[in-house]
Amino acid sequence: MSRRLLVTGGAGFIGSNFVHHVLEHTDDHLTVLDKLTYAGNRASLDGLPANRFRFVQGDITDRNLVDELFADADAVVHYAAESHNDNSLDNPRPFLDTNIVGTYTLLEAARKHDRRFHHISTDEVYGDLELDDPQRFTESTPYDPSSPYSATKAGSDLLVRAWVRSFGVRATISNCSNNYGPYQHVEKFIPRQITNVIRGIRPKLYGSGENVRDWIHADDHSSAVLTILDKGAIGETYLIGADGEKNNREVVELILELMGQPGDTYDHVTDRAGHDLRYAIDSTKLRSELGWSPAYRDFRAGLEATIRWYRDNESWWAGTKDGVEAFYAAKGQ
Ligand code: NAD
Ligand code: TDX
Repeated sequence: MSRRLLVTGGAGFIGSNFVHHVLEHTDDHLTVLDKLTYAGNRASLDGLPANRFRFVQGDITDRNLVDELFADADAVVHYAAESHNDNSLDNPRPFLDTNIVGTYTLLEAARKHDRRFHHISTDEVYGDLELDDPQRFTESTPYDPSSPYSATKAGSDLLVRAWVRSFGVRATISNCSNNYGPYQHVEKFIPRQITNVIRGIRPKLYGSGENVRDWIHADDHSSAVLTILDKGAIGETYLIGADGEKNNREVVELILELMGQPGDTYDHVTDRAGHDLRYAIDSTKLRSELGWSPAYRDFRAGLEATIRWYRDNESWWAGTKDGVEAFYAAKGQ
């Protein structure tokens, strides 16, 4: 059966991948609500079928607009956020406005209209792990966020839980590990290094480069979210991950190799303040209770396809690259 889905933040990296995934794999109709901040790109949604897709530019803190769009939707998937840790260290305020007040505004509309609501969150709410810790994050790991970004995401998760318990809102939450794939802003680690190499700039590793991230392809994140939307139990949290732990140095060396450059042609730069050491997801609950599994099991092949996408779509990112590099250069990064 065809649903009417409202997708917030659908012009961003993961939201736009979700929109493409849903149009390809379901009969659902989609409305994207996106403010088009510096991180949103309308071109990520170019050419989509007008009979199944509509774009609304607007802010998730705009109560009247949100109210109107919820009235027209069967379910809502909430991706919109300020998403970059480095920005949150420089200017936390927009993170509070969008991640906290924005989520609150959507929850009030979900409550008023009794709409199914899925909240997209991050593994960063759990803080970080030691490199040699045999444990990975599970749904019962205590919250311990480190940055203004992850603190506001943790706050938004707790608001969702409170609205489920206090008001009976029909919501689920997912906390996913680091995504890679097409349409990711060049401020983020993998696209920054790929586009650096294309531009003849040496990749930049924060600190020692020993920090570990647990990589998942954005398309696998999308299939997991659809699975939760279809089969998830109301009030539950599901961790999404694809067993993709790699340290940052390994990732940079692989990018250099795949792009035909010597493996040591990168720089170590000033470390991120409060830099989380390691994230690692145990996604057993999602796999065993809802039957999900990732399709991208080969990080090298996924990265190769991502490099090809950035080479083939230079016009998508060229306009933002210089500004991003100037921002980092001012911080010694
Ligand atoms: P992104 O920064 O690429 O995209 C965010 C989108 O939200 C942009 O299109 C932006 O214009 C829009 N937006 C921002 N503020 C808005 C507002 N007030 N009103 C309406 N739209 C607004 O982010 P992303 O990497 O695609 O992340 C999407 C979601 O997934 C976030 O909630 C993030 O916390 C979560 N997440 C991301 C990752 C990752 O690896 N990138 C991993 C786990 C979870
Ligand atoms: O130039 C860089 N060099 C570098 O070494 C950049 C931009 C990053 N890094 C490091 C910092 C991290 O250890 O690479 C790792 C990944 O950095 P980001 O791409 O900034 O991602 P991270 O901080 O791990 O957060 C991401 O995953 C979780 C997303 O941005 C979040 O939105 C998501 O919640």
